[in-house]
Amino acid sequence: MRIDVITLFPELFSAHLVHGVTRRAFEPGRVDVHLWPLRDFGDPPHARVDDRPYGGGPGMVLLVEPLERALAAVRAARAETTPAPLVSFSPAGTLLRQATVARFAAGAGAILLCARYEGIDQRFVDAHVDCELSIGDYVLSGGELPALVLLDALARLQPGVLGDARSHQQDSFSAGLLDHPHYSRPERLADGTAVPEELLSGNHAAIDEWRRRQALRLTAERRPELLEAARAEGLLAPADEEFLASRRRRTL
Ligand code: 4FV
Repeated sequence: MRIDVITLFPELFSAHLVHGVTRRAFEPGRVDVHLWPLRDFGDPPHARVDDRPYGGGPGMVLLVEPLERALAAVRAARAETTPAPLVSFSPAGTLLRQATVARFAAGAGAILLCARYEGIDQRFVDAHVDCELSIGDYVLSGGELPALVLLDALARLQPGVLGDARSHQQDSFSAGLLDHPHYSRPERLADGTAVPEELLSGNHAAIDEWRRRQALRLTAERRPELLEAARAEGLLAPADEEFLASRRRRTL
């Protein structure tokens, strides 16, 4: 898969691509990340890439022409028959979800455009952007962190990146639910707090059931809308519904 990133700060990516479990994904031949410094496509003589907003007001706006030059160079380098989607990031975008990540992870790649300042001239967005994503309802100083969020999330789904593929199969959201709690050594803390005995039983059916019920409980408590979505997608088994009903009865 090939991912091209158009950014004013390529150096923000370098470190992330070589550290942590995801570094394996960015080895040559897996997720090939190409960084394109937008400044290289700025308007001469001073490589200008932004200017004041028409209508006045604070801040600066990224200019159309430098972006179109950068995009043309990326598309020429990719030389694809099927053009890869151009993705930009802004609070006005569609909220990034695991299902979206999974779609990108299974695809042929993408071009990620990292805005800065107040954002991008809307004419460029209207003419060229295929997908606008948001990572949450807050304002960042640039699109680099959202691009890194997407890169990290899709890297984890690349075969062989996580030591055990079950890791992402059991992830939060992969089964439509939040993940169950996790415990490790020691069995009992100095303050006496112990690991749930179900996890020490060695009975994998009982362990799986405990974990499923914990995921259901946590999702019902923290993200009930996810439970509705999982129910609508047929991801809840009769035993799940029985457990949720018994919980509701108990809380009545
Ligand atoms: C953002 C977000 C975000 C807005 C102006 C970059 C900044 C600046 N992107 N999810 N939240 N972007 O705040 O995706 O150009």
